[in-house]
Amino acid sequence: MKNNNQTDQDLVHLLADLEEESVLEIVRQRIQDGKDLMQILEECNAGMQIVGTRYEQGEYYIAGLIMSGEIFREVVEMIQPLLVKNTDRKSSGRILVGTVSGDIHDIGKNMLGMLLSCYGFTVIDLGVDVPPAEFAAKAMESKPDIVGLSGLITASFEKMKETIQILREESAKNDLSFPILVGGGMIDEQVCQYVGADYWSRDAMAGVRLCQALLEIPQ
Ligand code: B12
Repeated sequence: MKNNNQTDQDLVHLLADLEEESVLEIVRQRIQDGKDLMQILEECNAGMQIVGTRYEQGEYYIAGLIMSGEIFREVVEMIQPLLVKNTDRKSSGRILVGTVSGDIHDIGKNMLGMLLSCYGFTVIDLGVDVPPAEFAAKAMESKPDIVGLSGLITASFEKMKETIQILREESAKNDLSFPILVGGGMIDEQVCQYVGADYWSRDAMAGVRLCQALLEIPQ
Protein backbone atom coordinates (compact mmCIF):
# COMPACT_ATOMS: atom_id res chain seq x y z
CA MET A 1 0.00 0.00 0.00
CA LYS A 2 1.46 3.37 -1.00
CA ASN A 3 1.24 6.47 1.14
CA ASN A 4 -0.33 9.66 -0.26
CA ASN A 5 2.98 11.39 -1.01
CA GLN A 6 4.15 8.50 -3.10
CA THR A 7 0.85 8.48 -4.98
CA ASP A 8 1.13 12.23 -5.67
CA GLN A 9 4.63 11.77 -7.06
CA ASP A 10 3.40 8.85 -9.12
CA LEU A 11 0.69 10.81 -10.87
CA VAL A 12 3.13 13.42 -12.22
CA HIS A 13 5.64 10.82 -13.36
CA LEU A 14 3.18 8.22 -14.60
CA LEU A 15 1.66 10.87 -16.86
CA ALA A 16 5.14 11.91 -17.97
CA ASP A 17 5.84 8.22 -18.73
CA LEU A 18 2.53 8.04 -20.69
CA GLU A 19 1.26 5.21 -18.46
CA GLU A 20 -2.39 5.73 -19.39
CA GLU A 21 -3.97 2.91 -17.37
CA SER A 22 -2.02 3.67 -14.18
CA VAL A 23 -2.80 7.41 -14.42
CA LEU A 24 -6.51 6.74 -14.82
CA GLU A 25 -6.46 4.21 -11.97
CA ILE A 26 -4.82 6.69 -9.57
CA VAL A 27 -7.24 9.44 -10.59
CA ARG A 28 -10.19 7.09 -10.09
CA GLN A 29 -8.88 6.14 -6.65
CA ARG A 30 -8.29 9.74 -5.60
CA ILE A 31 -11.76 10.76 -6.76
CA GLN A 32 -13.19 7.87 -4.74
CA ASP A 33 -11.19 9.00 -1.67
CA GLY A 34 -12.62 12.53 -2.04
CA LYS A 35 -9.23 14.11 -2.79
CA ASP A 36 -8.82 17.66 -4.14
CA LEU A 37 -9.81 17.68 -7.82
CA MET A 38 -7.82 20.82 -8.69
CA GLN A 39 -4.71 19.19 -7.21
CA ILE A 40 -5.18 16.25 -9.62
CA LEU A 41 -5.31 18.65 -12.58
CA GLU A 42 -2.23 20.51 -11.34
CA GLU A 43 -0.23 17.29 -11.05
CA CYS A 44 -1.30 16.20 -14.53
CA ASN A 45 -0.24 19.63 -15.77
CA ALA A 46 3.18 19.09 -14.18
CA GLY A 47 3.38 15.72 -15.97
CA MET A 48 2.63 17.45 -19.29
CA GLN A 49 5.51 19.87 -18.67
CA ILE A 50 7.86 16.88 -18.39
CA VAL A 51 6.42 15.43 -21.63
CA GLY A 52 7.21 18.75 -23.33
CA THR A 53 10.79 18.71 -22.05
CA ARG A 54 11.27 15.11 -23.19
CA TYR A 55 9.95 16.08 -26.63
CA GLU A 56 12.35 19.02 -26.75
CA GLN A 57 15.24 16.73 -25.81
CA GLY A 58 14.33 14.24 -28.52
CA GLU A 59 13.32 11.53 -26.06
CA TYR A 60 9.68 11.69 -27.23
CA TYR A 61 8.33 12.27 -30.72
CA ILE A 62 5.01 13.77 -31.79
CA ALA A 63 3.22 10.51 -30.85
CA GLY A 64 4.24 11.18 -27.24
CA LEU A 65 2.64 14.63 -27.34
CA ILE A 66 -0.52 13.16 -28.82
CA MET A 67 -0.65 10.40 -26.20
CA SER A 68 -0.17 12.85 -23.32
CA GLY A 69 -2.97 15.02 -24.72
CA GLU A 70 -5.23 11.97 -24.88
CA ILE A 71 -4.50 10.97 -21.28
CA PHE A 72 -5.09 14.53 -20.04
CA ARG A 73 -8.41 14.64 -21.93
CA GLU A 74 -9.54 11.40 -20.24
CA VAL A 75 -8.59 12.77 -16.81
CA VAL A 76 -10.55 15.97 -17.46
CA GLU A 77 -13.54 13.89 -18.58
CA MET A 78 -13.52 12.09 -15.22
CA ILE A 79 -13.16 15.27 -13.19
CA GLN A 80 -15.37 17.74 -15.05
CA PRO A 81 -18.80 16.46 -13.92
CA LEU A 82 -17.65 16.44 -10.29
CA LEU A 83 -16.22 19.94 -10.47
CA VAL A 84 -19.44 21.22 -11.99
CA LYS A 85 -21.39 19.59 -9.15
CA ASN A 86 -19.11 20.91 -6.40
CA THR A 87 -18.75 24.57 -7.33
CA ASP A 88 -21.29 27.31 -6.92
CA ARG A 89 -22.68 28.84 -10.08
CA LYS A 90 -23.98 32.15 -8.79
CA SER A 91 -21.67 34.47 -10.68
CA SER A 92 -22.23 35.46 -14.27
CA GLY A 93 -20.65 37.08 -17.29
CA ARG A 94 -19.94 36.12 -20.88
CA ILE A 95 -16.43 35.10 -21.81
CA LEU A 96 -15.33 34.51 -25.40
CA VAL A 97 -12.39 32.12 -25.65
CA GLY A 98 -10.36 30.58 -28.45
CA THR A 99 -6.91 29.39 -29.49
CA VAL A 100 -5.32 31.77 -31.96
CA SER A 101 -4.61 31.12 -35.61
CA GLY A 102 -1.86 28.60 -36.38
CA ASP A 103 -2.16 26.90 -33.00
CA ILE A 104 -4.15 23.72 -32.34
CA HIS A 105 -3.40 23.24 -28.63
CA ASP A 106 -6.69 23.27 -26.75
CA ILE A 107 -6.27 21.40 -23.47
CA GLY A 108 -5.49 24.55 -21.43
CA LYS A 109 -8.20 26.56 -23.15
CA ASN A 110 -10.73 23.78 -22.50
CA MET A 111 -9.66 23.63 -18.87
CA LEU A 112 -10.18 27.40 -18.57
CA GLY A 113 -13.60 27.07 -20.23
CA MET A 114 -14.59 24.22 -17.94
CA LEU A 115 -13.59 26.14 -14.80
CA LEU A 116 -15.31 29.33 -15.99
CA SER A 117 -18.51 27.33 -16.56
CA CYS A 118 -18.18 25.81 -13.09
CA TYR A 119 -18.11 29.32 -11.66
CA GLY A 120 -21.25 30.35 -13.52
CA PHE A 121 -19.79 32.15 -16.53
CA THR A 122 -21.28 31.67 -19.97
CA VAL A 123 -18.45 30.49 -22.19
CA ILE A 124 -18.45 31.00 -25.94
CA ASP A 125 -15.68 28.78 -27.28
CA LEU A 126 -14.45 29.43 -30.82
CA GLY A 127 -12.21 26.35 -30.85
CA VAL A 128 -8.67 26.28 -32.20
CA ASP A 129 -6.74 27.89 -35.05
CA VAL A 130 -9.14 30.83 -35.12
CA PRO A 131 -8.27 33.43 -37.79
CA PRO A 132 -7.99 37.00 -36.41
CA ALA A 133 -10.88 38.37 -38.49
CA GLU A 134 -13.15 35.51 -37.40
CA PHE A 135 -12.24 36.12 -33.75
CA ALA A 136 -13.15 39.78 -34.10
CA ALA A 137 -16.38 39.07 -36.01
CA LYS A 138 -17.55 36.63 -33.31
CA ALA A 139 -16.68 39.14 -30.61
CA MET A 140 -18.75 41.85 -32.30
CA GLU A 141 -21.64 39.40 -32.67
CA SER A 142 -21.59 37.96 -29.14
CA LYS A 143 -20.59 41.16 -27.25
CA PRO A 144 -18.65 39.39 -24.47
CA ASP A 145 -17.67 40.91 -21.14
CA ILE A 146 -14.15 39.53 -21.47
CA VAL A 147 -12.13 37.92 -24.29
CA GLY A 148 -9.54 35.20 -23.56
CA LEU A 149 -6.96 34.11 -26.12
CA SER A 150 -4.92 30.96 -25.74
CA GLY A 151 -1.62 30.23 -27.48
CA LEU A 152 1.08 27.67 -26.68
CA ILE A 153 3.62 27.94 -29.44
CA THR A 154 5.91 30.93 -29.92
CA ALA A 155 4.87 31.08 -33.56
CA SER A 156 1.33 31.94 -32.41
CA PHE A 157 2.33 35.20 -30.70
CA GLU A 158 2.36 37.13 -33.96
CA LYS A 159 -1.21 35.98 -34.66
CA MET A 160 -2.17 36.80 -31.10
CA LYS A 161 -0.94 40.35 -31.66
CA GLU A 162 -2.82 40.59 -34.96
CA THR A 163 -6.00 39.24 -33.38
CA ILE A 164 -5.84 41.75 -30.53
CA GLN A 165 -5.23 44.60 -32.96
CA ILE A 166 -8.34 43.70 -35.00
CA LEU A 167 -10.37 43.13 -31.83
CA ARG A 168 -9.47 46.64 -30.62
CA GLU A 169 -10.17 48.27 -34.00
CA GLU A 170 -13.52 46.56 -34.40
CA SER A 171 -14.65 47.17 -30.83
CA ALA A 172 -13.82 50.89 -31.18
CA LYS A 173 -15.92 51.04 -34.37
CA ASN A 174 -18.81 49.24 -32.70
CA ASP A 175 -18.61 51.11 -29.41
CA LEU A 176 -17.79 47.95 -27.45
CA SER A 177 -15.29 47.54 -24.66
CA PHE A 178 -13.90 44.38 -23.05
CA PRO A 179 -10.63 43.44 -21.37
CA ILE A 180 -8.43 40.98 -23.28
CA LEU A 181 -6.65 38.16 -21.43
CA VAL A 182 -3.97 35.93 -22.88
CA GLY A 183 -2.81 32.59 -21.53
CA GLY A 184 -0.72 29.53 -22.32
CA GLY A 185 2.45 27.89 -21.10
CA MET A 186 4.86 30.37 -22.72
CA ILE A 187 3.00 33.58 -21.90
CA ASP A 188 4.62 36.09 -19.56
CA GLU A 189 4.54 39.84 -18.94
CA GLN A 190 6.81 40.50 -21.91
CA VAL A 191 4.58 38.53 -24.32
CA CYS A 192 1.49 40.20 -22.85
CA GLN A 193 2.97 43.63 -23.61
CA TYR A 194 4.19 42.57 -27.05
CA VAL A 195 0.78 41.28 -28.17
CA GLY A 196 -1.03 44.24 -26.59
CA ALA A 197 -3.23 42.27 -24.16
CA ASP A 198 -4.56 43.73 -20.90
CA TYR A 199 -3.82 40.76 -18.64
CA TRP A 200 -2.06 37.41 -18.80
CA SER A 201 -2.01 34.17 -16.85
CA ARG A 202 -0.46 30.73 -17.06
CA ASP A 203 -3.01 29.32 -14.67
CA ALA A 204 -6.63 28.63 -15.58
CA MET A 205 -7.95 29.05 -12.02
CA ALA A 206 -6.12 32.36 -11.66
CA GLY A 207 -7.80 33.31 -14.96
CA VAL A 208 -11.22 32.57 -13.42
CA ARG A 209 -10.39 34.67 -10.36
CA LEU A 210 -9.25 37.49 -12.64
CA CYS A 211 -12.55 37.36 -14.59
CA GLN A 212 -14.47 37.48 -11.31
CA ALA A 213 -12.42 40.47 -10.14
CA LEU A 214 -12.81 42.30 -13.46
CA LEU A 215 -16.58 41.86 -13.38
CA GLU A 216 -16.66 42.65 -9.64
CA ILE A 217 -18.16 39.26 -8.80
CA PRO A 218 -17.62 38.36 -5.11
CA GLN A 219 -15.17 35.42 -4.80
C1 B12 B 1 -0.07 17.95 -25.63
C2 B12 B 1 0.82 18.78 -26.52
C3 B12 B 1 0.53 18.78 -27.89
C4 B12 B 1 -0.72 18.11 -28.49
C5 B12 B 1 -1.92 19.05 -28.20
C6 B12 B 1 -3.22 18.31 -28.04
C7 B12 B 1 -4.33 19.27 -27.71
N1 B12 B 1 -5.53 18.83 -28.00
O1 B12 B 1 -4.13 20.38 -27.19
C8 B12 B 1 -0.36 18.01 -30.02
C9 B12 B 1 0.19 16.64 -30.30
C10 B12 B 1 -1.49 18.30 -30.98
C11 B12 B 1 0.77 19.05 -30.11
C12 B12 B 1 1.20 19.56 -31.33
C13 B12 B 1 2.31 20.38 -31.46
N2 B12 B 1 3.12 20.81 -30.50
CO1 B12 B 1 2.70 20.60 -28.61
N3 B12 B 1 2.70 20.23 -26.80
C14 B12 B 1 1.91 19.54 -25.99
C15 B12 B 1 2.39 19.60 -24.53
C16 B12 B 1 3.16 18.31 -24.20
C17 B12 B 1 1.34 19.79 -23.47
C18 B12 B 1 0.42 21.01 -23.67
C19 B12 B 1 -0.72 20.95 -22.68
O2 B12 B 1 -1.83 20.61 -23.06
N4 B12 B 1 -0.42 21.21 -21.39
C20 B12 B 1 -1.40 21.11 -20.31
C21 B12 B 1 -2.28 22.37 -20.30
C22 B12 B 1 -3.29 22.29 -19.16
O3 B12 B 1 -1.41 23.47 -20.10
P1 B12 B 1 -1.55 24.86 -20.91
O4 B12 B 1 -2.10 24.61 -22.24
O5 B12 B 1 -0.31 25.62 -20.76
O6 B12 B 1 -2.72 25.59 -20.13
C23 B12 B 1 -2.59 26.05 -18.79
C24 B12 B 1 -2.25 27.53 -18.69
O7 B12 B 1 -1.33 27.94 -19.66
C25 B12 B 1 -3.59 28.20 -18.74
N5 B12 B 1 -4.12 28.70 -20.03
C26 B12 B 1 -4.05 28.18 -21.26
N6 B12 B 1 -4.69 28.96 -22.14
C27 B12 B 1 -5.18 30.00 -21.44
C28 B12 B 1 -5.91 31.12 -21.87
C29 B12 B 1 -6.27 32.10 -20.93
C30 B12 B 1 -7.05 33.29 -21.37
C31 B12 B 1 -5.90 31.94 -19.56
C32 B12 B 1 -6.28 32.96 -18.56
C33 B12 B 1 -5.18 30.80 -19.15
C34 B12 B 1 -4.83 29.86 -20.09
O8 B12 B 1 -4.51 27.26 -18.24
C35 B12 B 1 -4.00 25.94 -18.22
C36 B12 B 1 -4.04 25.35 -16.84
O9 B12 B 1 -3.67 26.19 -15.84
C37 B12 B 1 3.32 20.87 -24.58
C38 B12 B 1 4.40 20.94 -23.51
C39 B12 B 1 4.19 22.07 -22.51
N7 B12 B 1 5.15 22.25 -21.67
O10 B12 B 1 3.22 22.78 -22.53
C40 B12 B 1 3.83 20.82 -26.01
C41 B12 B 1 4.31 22.10 -26.76
C42 B12 B 1 3.38 23.27 -26.43
N8 B12 B 1 4.18 21.74 -28.17
C43 B12 B 1 5.15 22.16 -28.86
C44 B12 B 1 5.29 21.94 -30.27
C45 B12 B 1 6.60 22.37 -30.90
C46 B12 B 1 4.26 21.35 -31.01
C47 B12 B 1 4.24 21.13 -32.54
C48 B12 B 1 4.80 22.30 -33.38
C49 B12 B 1 4.99 19.81 -32.83
C50 B12 B 1 5.16 19.47 -34.30
N9 B12 B 1 6.40 19.37 -34.71
O11 B12 B 1 4.21 19.31 -35.00
C51 B12 B 1 2.75 20.92 -32.79
C52 B12 B 1 2.03 22.26 -33.04
C53 B12 B 1 0.85 22.16 -33.88
C54 B12 B 1 0.13 23.50 -33.94
N10 B12 B 1 0.14 24.12 -35.12
O12 B12 B 1 -0.41 23.98 -32.95
C55 B12 B 1 6.16 22.97 -28.05
C56 B12 B 1 6.06 24.48 -28.32
C57 B12 B 1 7.43 25.12 -28.31
C58 B12 B 1 7.44 26.54 -28.78
N11 B12 B 1 8.32 27.32 -28.18
O13 B12 B 1 6.73 26.96 -29.65
C59 B12 B 1 5.84 22.48 -26.58
C60 B12 B 1 6.11 23.54 -25.48
C61 B12 B 1 6.71 21.22 -26.35
C62 B12 B 1 8.18 21.54 -26.26
N12 B12 B 1 8.72 21.75 -25.08
O14 B12 B 1 8.85 21.59 -27.29
N13 B12 B 1 1.26 19.36 -28.92
